Amino acid sequence: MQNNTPWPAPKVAIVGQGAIGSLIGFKCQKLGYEVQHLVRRQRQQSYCTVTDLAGKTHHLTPNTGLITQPQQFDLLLVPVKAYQVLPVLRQLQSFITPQQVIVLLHNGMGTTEQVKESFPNNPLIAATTSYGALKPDANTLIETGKGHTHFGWLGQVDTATKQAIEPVLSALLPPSYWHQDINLALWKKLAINAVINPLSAIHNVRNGELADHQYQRDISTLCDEIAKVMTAQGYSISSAELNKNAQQVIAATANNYSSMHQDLKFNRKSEIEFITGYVCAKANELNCPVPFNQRLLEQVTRLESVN
Ligand code: KPL
Repeated sequence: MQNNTPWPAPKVAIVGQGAIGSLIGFKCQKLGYEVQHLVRRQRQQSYCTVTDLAGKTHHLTPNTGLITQPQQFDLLLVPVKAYQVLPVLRQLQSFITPQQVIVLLHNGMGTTEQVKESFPNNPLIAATTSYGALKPDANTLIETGKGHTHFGWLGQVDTATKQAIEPVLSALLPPSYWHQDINLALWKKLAINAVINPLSAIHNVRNGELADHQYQRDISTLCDEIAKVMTAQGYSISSAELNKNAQQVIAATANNYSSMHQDLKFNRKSEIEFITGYVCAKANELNCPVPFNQRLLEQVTRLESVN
């Protein structure tokens, strides 16, 4: 494994070993980056078998370290559930210095404001990716889909930091796009999740079943409401474009169960508050009614509480 970057690559720390975090860890190793996964508990056997998109199997031993005792790092990737972002960063607070760059990568929106407030001196990046990965058990990772990745700095950052960090991140899950305003990309992904996740969870179906005629009215209503909120926010977008994006993801992930479906099935907390909840909160601020999103928010919240 070689370092393909023209300068000493920054030391990378990845919070957790979820599917996307593990995929990024695997890519870091392939690129020759120095990388550690920060975990709550050290397991005895931390080997991992990775099946890549070409079906090739790789065996690796991820470098793990306790989140309470991280090794030195320059770049902190936080690919965890939206509601875990602030708690894990607070846990790491005493190890975080103002030079370290923090990258947030999760479904939903609303965490960046909180992180900016708690870490006002750190360069922050928000990211979203459509790469797919599955982790059927702790030692197995399957790369299920090549996607694309969008990044954006949240606030002003000096050129040296940009030059050191952007190529490192761009190489991980290519093609990568850097945005002046990442919020439009985040809203577009939010719209996809606000359509697929609650509907698949409530109706207990795989993503692909949402292509069925019976769901099209609900999908159109959700897209109409979200397009109105986005437009009121200054992101001029049509309901038809959001609908087209959602239908593409429904087709591309037809056999998958959405993360929210799985969260409810396995009695885990879902990200509804950061997906549909964020749409409703912004709609409320902007005086822009979203009754169907509101109904789905209540339905999923109720399903979560009976679990
Ligand atoms: O991000 C997803 C999720 O399940 O959370 C989608 C894009 C809907 C794929 O399942």
